[in-house]
Amino acid sequence: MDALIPRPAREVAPGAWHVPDWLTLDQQRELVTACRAWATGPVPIRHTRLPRGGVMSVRTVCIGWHWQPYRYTRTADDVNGRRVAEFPDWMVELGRRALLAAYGDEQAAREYTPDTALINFYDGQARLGMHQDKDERSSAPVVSLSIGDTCVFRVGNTETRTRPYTDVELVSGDLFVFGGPSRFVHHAVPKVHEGTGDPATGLASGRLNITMRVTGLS
Ligand SMILES: O=C(O)CCC(=O)C(=O)O
Repeated sequence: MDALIPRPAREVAPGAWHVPDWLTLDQQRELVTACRAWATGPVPIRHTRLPRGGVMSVRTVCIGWHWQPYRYTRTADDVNGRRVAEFPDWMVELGRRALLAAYGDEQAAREYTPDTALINFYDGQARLGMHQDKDERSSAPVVSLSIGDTCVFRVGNTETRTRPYTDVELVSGDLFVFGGPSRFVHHAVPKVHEGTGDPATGLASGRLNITMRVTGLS
């Protein structure tokens, strides 16, 4: 992405906001360090197995609650049975600031309390098919942070896994929030542009994506 071309924040669909360059390089580096530690345990990062035998190409580690298709648990019963790492307060704060940046709604930001994050790592071959995030019992927004290689993020509709959809380029440091009428849109990552990330983030290759969510569980 040419740094000279401004990329203004824009509402891609009602309630779905793309805020480019939201994270500073230092924040990206700190997130990479934190994610690297979470990737080693207590529950190591893994390719998620799907009930029908498939294996996701993306590797995922969760904090706060563990996601496996299609539910959240405190322990990672499909990995090593251990309880996942706590969801840290600083991440709640980051989620609140992200919501404020996207929606400009101070009260909504104050009340936003994510309790899980799915941390996805994509190598150049990894993809994520069209899906909805609907295993949460809450309709609070999803906050998505991207670091490393640029990807194509496909924002679809709530009804079908097909068109109409809008393709958005998510670059390292970008924030994407989807809530309100877009909370349950189908979305996907059909392409990662290998080698486009800046190693100064601490990520020598690949793409890291963090989605914070509110599970609605206690
Ligand atoms: O990698 C991304 O940008 C999206 C991740 C995602 O859709 C998910 O974790 O459900």
